[in-house]
Amino acid sequence: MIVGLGETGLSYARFLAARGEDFVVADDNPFEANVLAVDRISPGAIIGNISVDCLLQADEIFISPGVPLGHEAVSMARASGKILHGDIQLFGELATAPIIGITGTNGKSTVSSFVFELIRDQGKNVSLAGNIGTPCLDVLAVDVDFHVLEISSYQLELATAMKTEISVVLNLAPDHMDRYANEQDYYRTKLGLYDNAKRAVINRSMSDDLGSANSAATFGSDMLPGENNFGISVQGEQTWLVQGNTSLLSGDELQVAGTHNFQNILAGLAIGWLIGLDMRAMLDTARRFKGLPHRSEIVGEVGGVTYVNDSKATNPGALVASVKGQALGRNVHLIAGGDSKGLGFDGLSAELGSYLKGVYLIGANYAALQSEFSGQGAIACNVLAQAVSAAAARATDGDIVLLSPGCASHDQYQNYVERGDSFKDLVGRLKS
Ligand code: UMA
Ligand code: ADP
Repeated sequence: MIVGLGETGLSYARFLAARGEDFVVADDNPFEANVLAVDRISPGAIIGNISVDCLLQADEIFISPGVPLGHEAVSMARASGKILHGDIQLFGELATAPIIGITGTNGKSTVSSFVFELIRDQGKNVSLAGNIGTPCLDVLAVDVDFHVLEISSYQLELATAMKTEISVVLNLAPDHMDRYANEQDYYRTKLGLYDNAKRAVINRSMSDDLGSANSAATFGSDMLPGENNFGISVQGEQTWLVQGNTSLLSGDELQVAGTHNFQNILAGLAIGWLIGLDMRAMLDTARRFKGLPHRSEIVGEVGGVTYVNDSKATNPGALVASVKGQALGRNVHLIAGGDSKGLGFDGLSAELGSYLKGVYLIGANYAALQSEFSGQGAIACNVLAQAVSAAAARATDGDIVLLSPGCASHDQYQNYVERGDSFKDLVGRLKS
């Protein structure tokens, strides 16, 4: 039985059909297009809602990451002894090429894409899959030298024995409090990626949380001697990315914006170095790497004001990194808000107040942000169009207008992409 008929559910269907296995599919609210797609793979496979009666009849259960293990029917089936399979664990058991597993609260997609490019640019075959979009089972049969997997905490919940060649937990900050009992529960799930790693890449600021993880390389915002330690050295006006005491390249040479992205590049270089990639070629890839849309993406310059789309900042940790990483002495007009996923915003004003010249709030959970940013005169704007025009009216030469919501988008948009596209469109209209 396949539980959840999104991208993962469809990949389970393809996987099982290719092995000649019979299956049924349950989903509480499936998309019509996916129902049609699974019907083409196995006519009549859809059986309706996720119910305990159906789950108890299944020989094997393959569950999608977005279906919480706390779902009533799922937890009842589990309590009566049913084993649930997740796609990442399954992939780990079946894949023949080494797996590079990348998780963390923020920066996963950026680092996964960068590592993919590092490996590809050195003439090797490599796949990129997981939470980034392509379900991992879809790349199982591809002949590669390495698999790069972006792995979410949801996916890790059932991947507790997944073996990797290299694992990295990029950073930890509160997120998904609508799914986890508390922050520790969420952090523990993420750190599980180190449990069966042959080699661990470690963020030095998290060393205290890691206990026995076997550190093969580290990265951080300071310098540490040793060629396995990647870091930052600030020399006058210039910031250098370094390996041990050796300068690799200056931050100015990178196309990705914001100092948080230095950490992403360092994590990628540490992974590339561990698997034996040529450093000089890696630095060329780093210089070419453009980052991904909707992450610190400069989308316009109007009247000396820079507009930045960071719609993918969906938790307060990302918002903080985004403001601090991109301000660089300029005033920031922050557009934030949306679905808070149960997260709080305490302390943001104290941490970011000195960077902010204006705060413009959108979405469902604006009230908590408005009280947190009252000292910055936060304005409730309800919708993005109103926020962009309010920010544009107040921003002056040299300022930044930054969409970095710190919240999920589902209260007003299909996803962060639609929110970011809407921002780009509104900025485009300012230009004309
Ligand atoms: N469903 C139910 N009952 C529920 C919950 C969901 O029936 O209680 C059904 C929905 O009706 C829907 C299906 O489950 O039809 C969706 O399954 P899914 O949410 O697992 O989504 P997929 O399309 O399979 O996408 C998943 C990841 N989504 C989530 O974890 C929420 C995708 O990450 C990932 O790209 C994809 O697998 C391939 O690996 C997205 C994401 O938002 C980008 N991830 C979260 C994040 O990054 O914060 C973790
Ligand atoms: P993820 O896949 O983990 O969501 P992304 O690479 O898509 O990560 O980046 C999402 C957002 O996280 C970015 O838009 C930015 O706001 C923030 N971010 C990116 N890298 C970092 C980092 N190293 N530390 C903190 N925040 C980051």
